[in-house]
Amino acid sequence: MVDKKIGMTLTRHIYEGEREHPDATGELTGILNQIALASKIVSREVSKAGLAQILGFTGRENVQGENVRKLDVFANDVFVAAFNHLGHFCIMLSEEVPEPIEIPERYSGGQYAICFDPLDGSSNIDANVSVGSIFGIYHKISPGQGGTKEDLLQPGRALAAAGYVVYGSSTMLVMSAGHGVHGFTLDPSVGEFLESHHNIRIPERGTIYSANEGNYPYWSEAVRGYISYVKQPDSASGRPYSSRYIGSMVADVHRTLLYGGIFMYPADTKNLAKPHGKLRLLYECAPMAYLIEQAGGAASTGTGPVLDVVPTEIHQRVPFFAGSRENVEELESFIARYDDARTGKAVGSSNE
Ligand code: P6P
Repeated sequence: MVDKKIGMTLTRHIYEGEREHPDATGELTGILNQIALASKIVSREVSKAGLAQILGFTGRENVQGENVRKLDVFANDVFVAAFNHLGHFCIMLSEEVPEPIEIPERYSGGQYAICFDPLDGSSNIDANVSVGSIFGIYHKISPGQGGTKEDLLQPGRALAAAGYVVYGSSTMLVMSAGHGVHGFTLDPSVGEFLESHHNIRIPERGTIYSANEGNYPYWSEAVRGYISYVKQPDSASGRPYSSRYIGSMVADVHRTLLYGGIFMYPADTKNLAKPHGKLRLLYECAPMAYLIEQAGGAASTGTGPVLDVVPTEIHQRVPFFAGSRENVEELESFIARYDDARTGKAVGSSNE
């Protein structure tokens, strides 16, 4: 029985998880504790962001002569500094850095690789919108000391752990190491993440859809058909759904995880340089898909599970539809039906 005066801390949760699963090593404990530390530092700076303008932090230098870095650059520096001397990693990949980040040789003997987006949605900060950090942790698979792209280009199905931190009205770390999804809320008065959501389960079906409808004209006919469908009045199926879109992936996924429904960033023809949509596989979609599936939901590219996509490029993008299982399956049925119509294959035909 957890002592009510202290509660279940993140550290205790991880240790107890390690004890329950003998195959786990203490390394994952150390990694998750470092992520918690880095998140606390980022949370402190994000909460001060609005003050930057008032306190005269102008241009590249503030009043103390310190360099004022953009918060996403700051967050990247914090996570890299938290990870690069830990001895648990062989290589890192950050949304902020074009190439994989090597670990200093003396610390590069770790058995894990990490992909992270240090501050996703950072363009929203000036409007005080929730932003977040996302991470996915893989077992090292390349031979020898140090890591290579091989350790990063793994399908999400191979993730050892994943999670995000949402910097919102409170700072909350949501993670899974393969045994359910658990949420920990930061108590700033003691600087500790305390378990606030044990074993989060996403509703089987929800009545919220979340998409940037400004891209509607650029979506496929199937996606447009699905969006029109969820807007049609039909009380038996809870339609029309409510529309909620924050424009910050961590916040939109967090709401979807807790309330149900579907979040999507489809492929669109708006920017032909990004034919597979905007969101990146390794440090946005795969970690989020892992969490959603661990919570009983589904995450799809529209034609198959995100977790089954084998990456070919470290910053590659994929179409992303995730949330309640029934909602995602419904979206996939629209895509299958439109594809069948386009290819002339009658639905349910024998020539499968
Ligand atoms: P749009 C933030 O810039 C981000 O990468 C995600 O956090 C978010 O889901 C998406 O882009 C929003 O993109 O095109 O709707 O502004």
